[in-house]
Amino acid sequence: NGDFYRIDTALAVPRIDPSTWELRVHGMVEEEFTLSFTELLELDLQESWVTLTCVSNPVGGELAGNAKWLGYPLQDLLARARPQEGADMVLSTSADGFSASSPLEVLTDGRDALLAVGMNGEPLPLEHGFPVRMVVPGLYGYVSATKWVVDLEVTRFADKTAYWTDRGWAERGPIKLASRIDVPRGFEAVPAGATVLGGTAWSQTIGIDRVQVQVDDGAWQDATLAAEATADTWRQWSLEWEGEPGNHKARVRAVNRDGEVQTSDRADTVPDGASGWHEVQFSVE
Ligand SMILES: Nc1nc2c(c(=O)[nH]1)N[C@H]1C(S)=C(S)[C@@H](COP(=O)(O)O)O[C@H]1N2
Ligand SMILES: [Mo]
Repeated sequence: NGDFYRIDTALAVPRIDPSTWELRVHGMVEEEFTLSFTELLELDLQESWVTLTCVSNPVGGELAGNAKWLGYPLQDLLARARPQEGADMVLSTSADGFSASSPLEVLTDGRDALLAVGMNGEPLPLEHGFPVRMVVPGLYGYVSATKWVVDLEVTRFADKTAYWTDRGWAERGPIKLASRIDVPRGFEAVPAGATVLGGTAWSQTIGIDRVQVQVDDGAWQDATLAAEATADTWRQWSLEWEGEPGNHKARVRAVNRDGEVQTSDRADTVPDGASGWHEVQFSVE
């Protein structure tokens, strides 16, 4: 957990006493209620592997991380509140005033969207939202992964906006299909002989079907894929390669299980996430 990327607006990490923590569920619902930490722990919790991704992650960047989360399905929590006709958004708010707008449809479509209390077999670390946060496969963190969450308001996109939406980011943030080369590192000098190119690719909730690598503008080659934990997690890939001494470059693209090929179109992170193929330059000694 100490190695997991961290992104938030908190200058000082909120320190919440779990014995006084409460989640208020309200808004366009038939039944408003509040939930205490003890009540939450008594519910039927489930564990899910989910790769979180930040919308500010540049192509090839490291603002993505995978963990096993323990929590209660948001779908079941919302079912208890019974959302009213016309509601299409859940605005989650943290103890320190951050907020995120998640489509109600996404939180209730059967994916493992969780109100999480555990991370990799431990209570949530303070920096990652102790005592309770949200984790939603397939949505960037800024529209879903509210840490130190204390309030869920069922509402409409037409009526409410969230923290980053008010600062120029898109109101909806599905995670874009992406892949990354982790080795060799940019400008690394690898020894002559057989070498392995490797990295990771993700398409949360859909899954990765294929990863292809192009070395020195040659033909696209299929990489070997590691086993998939779940469709909500990134997938490691590798390609054995032997190159002549000198300078080389490699680029990567992924294909997901819907048959979508990762686009080469370069987009900046603002307003809804970076796109384009990751490329590294390296040399063989
Ligand atoms: N309270 C709070 N929750 C937050 C944020 C924040 O600024 N404040 N940032 C979000 C963003 S942009 C991301 S990418 C994820 C990152 O979660 P992590 O720090 O556990 O990796 O948390 C989300 N939850
Ligand atoms: Mo983020």
